[in-house]
Amino acid sequence: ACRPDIDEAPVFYPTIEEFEDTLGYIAKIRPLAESYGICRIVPPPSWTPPCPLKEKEMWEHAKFSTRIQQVDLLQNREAMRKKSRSRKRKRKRNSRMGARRSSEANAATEADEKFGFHSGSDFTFEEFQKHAATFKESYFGTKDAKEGSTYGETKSETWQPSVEDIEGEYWRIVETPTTDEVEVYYGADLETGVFGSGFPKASSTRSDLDKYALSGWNLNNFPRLPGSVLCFEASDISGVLVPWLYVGMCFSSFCWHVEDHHLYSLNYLHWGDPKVWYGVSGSHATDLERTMRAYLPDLFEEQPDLLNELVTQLSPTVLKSEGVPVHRAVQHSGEFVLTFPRAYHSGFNCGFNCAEAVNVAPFDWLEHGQNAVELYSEQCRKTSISHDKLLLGSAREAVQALWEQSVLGKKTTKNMSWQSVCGKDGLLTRAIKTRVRMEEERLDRLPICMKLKKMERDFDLNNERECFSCFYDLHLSASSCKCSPDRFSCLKHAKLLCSCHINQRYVLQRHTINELNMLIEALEGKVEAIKLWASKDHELDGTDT
Ligand code: 2HG
Repeated sequence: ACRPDIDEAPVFYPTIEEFEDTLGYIAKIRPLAESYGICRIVPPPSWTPPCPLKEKEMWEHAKFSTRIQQVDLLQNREAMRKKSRSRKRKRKRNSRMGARRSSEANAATEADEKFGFHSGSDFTFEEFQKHAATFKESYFGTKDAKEGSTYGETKSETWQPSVEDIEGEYWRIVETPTTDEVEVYYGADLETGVFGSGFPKASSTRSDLDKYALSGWNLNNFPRLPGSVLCFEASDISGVLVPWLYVGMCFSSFCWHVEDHHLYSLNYLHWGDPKVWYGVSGSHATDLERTMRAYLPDLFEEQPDLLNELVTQLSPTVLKSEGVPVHRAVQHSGEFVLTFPRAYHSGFNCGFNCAEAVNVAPFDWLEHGQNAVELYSEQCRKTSISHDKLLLGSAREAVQALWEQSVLGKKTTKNMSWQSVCGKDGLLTRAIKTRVRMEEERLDRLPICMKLKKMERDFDLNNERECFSCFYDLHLSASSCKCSPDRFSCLKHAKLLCSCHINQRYVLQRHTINELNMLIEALEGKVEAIKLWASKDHELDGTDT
């Protein structure tokens, strides 16, 4: 009775040839899939990567941390009395400037306990598999069926609940306010950089595995494939550029959320029981947010950023009844699920399984990423990556490629076609134009007599530079004052920085508006601008201060 009646998200079956070009394939299915928010991609049957996590040594000895999820509290719980400082999910932004202690970021707080998530014990895969099997068998009464257990006596020893049985039971637990406690473990957000990835790495001894080690679908390669602007982020941000692992058991859940910076994500199920997904298109993101607020007003009143905490579930039936289109996908072992920019997604696991996920940023993401950082600034939310660094990095590389082609007459040596994102209406040109117009408007609002200075090239190389007020990233420009030269604001919050006289204050610019306009003309294909930019690139990059 609780099983939601939800339409399926689309499923794609790439041919071997189509499967060779990962981002090309994603671009091909986008017009068919993006409006569903999520889609399932089934690799060709011949694509069967071996999983190093299943090797005896790893399986029996490698320990991973888990959290405990109280499934019956994911939607219905009393609001807490005191303000929450909870951190349910290890935040990706914690890793922005290099290594961070994950244990610190993952530490359960008192608030966590009240919210139904706290840290569980460590497990090996072998131990977790046993625990998961015992739980599922006793829950569904497939073994040792006790009188009164949910699916008791009538079921035979070999009976297995179907995905639909599990889904119905899951939503009964989540939606019934007075149901019994159901506690499960989830080995979530495990850093593959520390624990190891489920995909093969290139090795000198097993060249037969190179096909998988080098594949664009190997999630270790995926974020920085040619055509993803994440190529221009040098640091290995865990969870964004380095995949995370998810070791699941029956009912372990991922609650409604969008990806950091509204990035795309790709999730691969290495093995085990299915993962059930629900997705909402990015074009309905604010409708989902409004519906969640309307249904869970107490939780939101207390914690306005509840959706960023990834701890709250809401039945797809409710969303559907409120006119928010939701689609469902059942991901089986060996299959991918792709989520599009700003697509809310949630779901749960049907039993012991292991998945791996990471982000990617093709050029069509740039406009979504720009919207994301403007939204983050309004919400005073920290960023995980420097959007402007990705944008300028791409533009610089594009002009370099255009210069080599149009001036040197070189055939493109780059393994991506920069031409396709440049030109008057190219995705990269458009993204840069939008950003430069924004920058111009913000500069225009500052007092005319405010001094402009060249930003040092390495301004944000070793330090994260963010607005003291809204945390906006300061890669492109920053405002400061002689009174506190190590304190910076974005252009929008320059007035709040201090109360010193205007002649004490200044703006640091990586590029002047004239230089940025030249960059736009170069991207549009004007040869003079391409030459000028290419010849000046080193100095424009801020070597002379
Ligand atoms: C995410 O949404 C992951 O971050 C899904 O792709 C998480 O598998 C999960 O639990």
